[in-house]
Amino acid sequence: MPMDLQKLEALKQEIVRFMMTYKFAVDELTTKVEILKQEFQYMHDYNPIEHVTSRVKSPESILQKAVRKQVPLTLPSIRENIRDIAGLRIVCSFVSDIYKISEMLQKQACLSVAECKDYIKRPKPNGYRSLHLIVQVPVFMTEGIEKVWAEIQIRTIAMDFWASLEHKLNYKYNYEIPQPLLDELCTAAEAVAQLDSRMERIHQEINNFKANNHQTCEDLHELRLNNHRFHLPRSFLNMLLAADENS
Ligand code: 0O2
Repeated sequence: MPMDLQKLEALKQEIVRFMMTYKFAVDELTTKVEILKQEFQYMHDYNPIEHVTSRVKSPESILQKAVRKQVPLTLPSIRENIRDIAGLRIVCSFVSDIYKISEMLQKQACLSVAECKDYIKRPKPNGYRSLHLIVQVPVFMTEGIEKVWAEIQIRTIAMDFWASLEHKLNYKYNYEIPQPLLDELCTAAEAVAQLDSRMERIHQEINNFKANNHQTCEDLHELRLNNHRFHLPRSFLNMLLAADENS
């Protein structure tokens, strides 16, 4: 094989491996979040996560961002400086869920959270709201562990609705949205924040109601796992209670 072709082949392999690490990081994160979701559902009897999406930035989009941020165009430099090549988006029902999920993720021993950008407490000037965690995920490769940067965006359904519309408009207008539309978007972002706080208040009311109504005996005989209900025979519970008393 001519030298140039050999070099090209080696470079291609390096790029494929580079991209693969981000795919694996996304897979790892998706599994972690799925486990948190199921545990949360069991402990709190409701599902805080509406849906989760993920993506690995395309090579074209990585290059555009590297040029925009004046990052040297080498793989090590891109790996270190572009930290949202692997991305996970968690869409929640309520703002309080965003912080609960963020806290749970920050407690995960194998995830190191390097940065938390709170665009909910400090929205961007255009009205963008979301919580971003910049994390390092250990990925187990044949040649050892690689720590891969990833961005986790956590937002409510309403914030997500706004962000995807704004994203579409930016695409349509090539990042030069006319001023009247920008103003409309800003007003809509305010309405989103108001809606989220009203929904939060209603949610708190429901929680208070639940807390004041004690668990029924029937609940104690039911086990829920991944939305499946299992019946725990009374004799089994009695046996465990007896064993506990004797120990
Ligand atoms: P894409 O196409 O979604 O991947 P920084 O150096 O921290 O200032 P960075 O890395 O751009 O710059 O961080 P930032 O501002 O937290 O944005 C990271 C990602 O958040 C963006 O990635 C978007 O996905 C999302 N985001 C940030 N601001 C906005 C916004 O105003 N509107 C919408 N719709 N999304 C936003 P990319 O690479 O820009 O885009």
